[in-house]
Amino acid sequence: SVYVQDPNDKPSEKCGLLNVTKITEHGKKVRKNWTSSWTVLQGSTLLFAKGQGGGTSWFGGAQSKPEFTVDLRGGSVEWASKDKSSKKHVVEVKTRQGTELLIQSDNDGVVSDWYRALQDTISTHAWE
Ligand code: I3S
Repeated sequence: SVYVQDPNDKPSEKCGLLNVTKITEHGKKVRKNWTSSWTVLQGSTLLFAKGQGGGTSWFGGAQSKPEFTVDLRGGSVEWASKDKSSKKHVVEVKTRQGTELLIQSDNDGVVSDWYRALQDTISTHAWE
């Protein structure tokens, strides 16, 4: 069949493998648990699926069940301060619902791209 792109059907803007941990949930500090997560930015939603050994064989497949999602509308993103993590290239994402996440990669370019994409998303959806 012929695939016709609906102009109102926004494609996924970005996806990739990142190290992720929650640090706050509903405004309460939670214990860090760094995990490798397949991360998808879709519209104003950020989705995380647990990676399976960090490989990409399950890329886009049925095995990539979302672990959790966050709504970025009204949230913020910033480079994490040193006291948030000893790791390099860490970005802190805060949501209006009181969730705080750290996302990280050893590849600084990867994290810079995510930082920009998340900032763009937050400013694009600021008035929703
Ligand atoms: O901010 P913290 O508490 O120093 O975070 C570290 C801990 O979560 C540690 O685990 P346990 O203390 O639960 O065993 C992790 O292994 C570290 O990775 C955490 O610190 P970094 O600096 O890597 O975010």
